[in-house]
Amino acid sequence: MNNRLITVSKYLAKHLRHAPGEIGLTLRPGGWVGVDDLLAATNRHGFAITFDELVECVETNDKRRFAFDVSGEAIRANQGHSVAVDLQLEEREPPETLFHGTVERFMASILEHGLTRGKRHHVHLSGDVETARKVGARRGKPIVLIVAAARMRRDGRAFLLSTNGVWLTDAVPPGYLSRA
Ligand code: HQG
Repeated sequence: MNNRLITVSKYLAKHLRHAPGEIGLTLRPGGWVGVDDLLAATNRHGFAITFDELVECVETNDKRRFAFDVSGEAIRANQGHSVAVDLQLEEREPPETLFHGTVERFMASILEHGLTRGKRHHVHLSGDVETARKVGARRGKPIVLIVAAARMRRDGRAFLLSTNGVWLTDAVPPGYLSRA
């Protein structure tokens, strides 16, 4: 992604995940906003995005953070929200293990409380070690935790899979965690 598209992606992430109201938008069920409404809102608030830029941002985004609906008339962030939204994802059977990338300074708290969702809607888990390592590396030297996902599921905990392949769950108690 070039610099302009990274800026556009960050702007979209902010307003489609965290602060739609700041530019006068309301997320519909599923997290959707009308493409025309979004473009008009960005225009009104001094950060005009063109339709072509929006399409390029959706298509080339390194983590597929955004998606158009089947009609192409609405757009949403695939995950990562902090505003209340029902993404209308179906529960999925997780694989035996999932992974979470973090850093040493959070470990004492994680071992005591487990993984908690903080400001976001869910705890985010990765299907592979490499992705988890990258998520952790955003904050420093990465530590990868192994999550006993199938055991959590057997114990009645729900998992959702976002459209861009991120596993979501409400919380991971310490008993399901080990260090990779
Ligand atoms: C840590 C990015 C203390 C957790 C990424 C993490 C991901 C705790 C941080 C997505 C804790 C939360 C999400 C506890 C968890 N005590 N610290 N009990 N439980 N933590 O950013 O998972 O680029 O909200 O380990 O790639 O890092 O935005 O979550 O370090 O997919 O699309 O608290 O965000 O994607 O940080 O990242 P975050 P995350 P995007």
